[in-house]
Amino acid sequence: MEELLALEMVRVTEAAALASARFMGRGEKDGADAAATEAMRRTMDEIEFAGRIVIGEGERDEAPMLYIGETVGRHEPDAEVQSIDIAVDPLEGTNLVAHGQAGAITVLAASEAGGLVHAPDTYMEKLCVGPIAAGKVDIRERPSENLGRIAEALGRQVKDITVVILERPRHDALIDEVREAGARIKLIGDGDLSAAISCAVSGTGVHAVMGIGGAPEGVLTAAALRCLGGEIQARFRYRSDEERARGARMGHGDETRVYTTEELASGENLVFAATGVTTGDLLQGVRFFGGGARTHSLSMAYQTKQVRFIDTVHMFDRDRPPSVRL
Ligand code: VTB
Repeated sequence: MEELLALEMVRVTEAAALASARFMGRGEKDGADAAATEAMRRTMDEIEFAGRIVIGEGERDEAPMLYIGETVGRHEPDAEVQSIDIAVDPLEGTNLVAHGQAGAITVLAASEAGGLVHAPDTYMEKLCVGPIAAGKVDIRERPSENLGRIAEALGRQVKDITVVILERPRHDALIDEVREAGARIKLIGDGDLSAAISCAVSGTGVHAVMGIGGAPEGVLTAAALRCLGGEIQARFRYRSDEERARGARMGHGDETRVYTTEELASGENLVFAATGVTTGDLLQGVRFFGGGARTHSLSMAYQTKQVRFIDTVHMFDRDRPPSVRL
């Protein structure tokens, strides 16, 4: 399942990136998101598999495209096909694209049925680190304590560690504490998922993600970090009784429970694909030229232990193909 899907799923994130990248800087975040979502839906239906969306664009009653529970993929009604759970974030960083800022990606994860947690569209407190600091941190400890542990694991001083934090008023105290501890901070406007992947890839210059972001993106983060050997620890953070009740109905009523990487993405078979829309720490954005475009993607599979960076030239026009460059 993994080998086949890992490559097929990149076509899906590539299509979403190509569609949404046209919206760069146009100030239309909803248009960018809709373009990515439509392209993902269309491309998934060209692939032979029986998929079911477990993390998507919303609930069935809101009827968005790629709603939770929607079936995707093309197969004969009576064909014997393995059913696959799909988690998508068609465009992580809709605002980034709308404003032409760095770090927007399109994302998809897949596993055998039941391998990805069904998370409500609420918040989650997250602590993400790469493979070297994995197993050494504890989200229940103070950020300063975790920074010390990350620094020790990496053989550095705390002042040589860079933490990514979403720039939000809810993180004021966290930012103060990280500054007090002496670490460097990269404040981002959006996109804690791509930041978390970057922490698990050396050379990106970032070492941890801390703070509160979206819960569905936390599950996608877990799928990516399992493939890379990194770690996410997370706790649900509800803003109202309504959210708390919704979380509880999905089995996540305990706000003190710390979810591990393996709990969020427990699949034995896991596939993760992402394509850059605007250039970031990890992936280049879509580059258009006469008659084509070039995309940069990450495709990973857990069992097959493969991480691929995929550089694709897309030719839009067979009659006048672009000249392909190295
Ligand atoms: C966003 C987004 C993140 O969390 O900020 C969101 O940028 C929730 O935070 O990438 P706000 O409601 O304050 O914007 C993420 O989507 C993912 O965790």
